Amino acid sequence: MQVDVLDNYLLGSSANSLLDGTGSAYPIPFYGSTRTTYASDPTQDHPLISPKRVWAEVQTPVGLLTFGRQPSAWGLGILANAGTSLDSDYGDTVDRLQFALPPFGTPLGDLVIVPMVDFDVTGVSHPDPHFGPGVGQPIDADQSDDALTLAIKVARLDTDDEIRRKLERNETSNNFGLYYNWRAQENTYPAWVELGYAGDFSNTNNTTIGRRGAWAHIASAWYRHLSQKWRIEGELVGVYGHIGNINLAGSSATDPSIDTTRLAQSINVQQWGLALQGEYKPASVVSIGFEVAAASGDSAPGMGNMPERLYFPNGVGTGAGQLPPYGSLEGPQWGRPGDHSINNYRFNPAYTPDLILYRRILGQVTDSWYLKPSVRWDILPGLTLDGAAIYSQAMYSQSTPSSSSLDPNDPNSALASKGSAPLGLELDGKLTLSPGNGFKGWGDIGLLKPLSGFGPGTSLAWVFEFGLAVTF
Ligand SMILES: [Ca+2]
Ligand SMILES: [Ca+2]
Ligand SMILES: [Ca+2]
Repeated sequence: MQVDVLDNYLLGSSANSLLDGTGSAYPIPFYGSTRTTYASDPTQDHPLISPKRVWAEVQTPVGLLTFGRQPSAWGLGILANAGTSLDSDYGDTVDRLQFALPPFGTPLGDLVIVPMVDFDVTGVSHPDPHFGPGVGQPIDADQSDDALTLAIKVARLDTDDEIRRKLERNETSNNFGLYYNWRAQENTYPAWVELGYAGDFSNTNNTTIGRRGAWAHIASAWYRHLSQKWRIEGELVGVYGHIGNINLAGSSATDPSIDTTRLAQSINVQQWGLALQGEYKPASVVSIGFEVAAASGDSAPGMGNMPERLYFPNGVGTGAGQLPPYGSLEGPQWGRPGDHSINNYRFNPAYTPDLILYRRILGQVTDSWYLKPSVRWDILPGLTLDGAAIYSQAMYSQSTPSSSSLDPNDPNSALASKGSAPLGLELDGKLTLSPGNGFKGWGDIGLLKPLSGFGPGTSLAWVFEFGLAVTF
């Protein structure tokens, strides 16, 4: 079970109406202050206590049964990532039923086969018909709007104990596996997605059932080699799919630059991503790392991490609410004349190779490749220094802010300048203190030099942050 308590609450948030209220003599009372938490606090965007995952693992005579709302993880985490690191804000939680069969011997070693079903979307549901909302369990109103994933993992895996014993004997551990997903959804009800039980399905505006007609094959191959001095680990992901009707939702009530009412059309999805990490330990206190990673791109304007983002120059004017022109940082990757594809692969947002460019500016690794040499030095027991340099470049320079359209107010306007692909050079450092009693403290510092892909007029970006945590 995982329950988040005061997760991602800002220090100094949760105002107190007794002391911080509008009628208070001082904006910040000098005579006392307290943070108060109460239900439906309008200054918070998520609840105080949030049960996030509840699942069970049961050992049966024929294998390990796992069921419930649970984390999903695989390989290096560029596809499925549980987000379990101490400072992780993202991570995949799935409603899953899985059954791990006992390992069986093959010429490749002992293989584990794990079939699973993920209930991705159940769609429109009705409250208990006998007693109404809040009593009993709602029922799934329609089968055709369900989205389901059928998946299987086939893997050769050493346990932590096996790895330790092998490395002590100066042997190597070679693990690998394949994770395959078949995911499909036939229909969707936009009013349900937008409004839930408040959706009025008798209103003709909302009754439209959307034919989604979506399916995808998603596969990831993973390999890891471990020895006393080396770790080599890689993951390769491919997505091949089709969306019969891409755009069915309504416009955003909170952000006018997000509007999703454009004409429906069918879209092909062909994406790939890969990450390869190497780590070498020349001495017991030093390790040298190297990472190369790439995510496929799409030549449409914008990087494609926010595909719902449209063109809104100052919120009004010609072209407002249209597809963004070349030179935009974000935008849909489909919809321009002849563009019926979404080909940019997006790394799982919980996979964070840096501090600034991908993590805070772009949001995810997409439409780019990067090289990342790194070094780790265990200065003293419990004190570690990490350093990394990351050079990144776009796959399509047309996706970067440095490209431009002939007419930015015409969503169909042709490319004026292809722009430039280099995105940034970033230096990141981290000092971690972990005295071994469950406490961990760290400080991060990052510097980003934006390169020509961001166009002229950029300046050095920097971040400094620290964290304090106790695990128990
Ligand atoms: Ca359903
Ligand atoms: Ca496209
Ligand atoms: Ca693009």
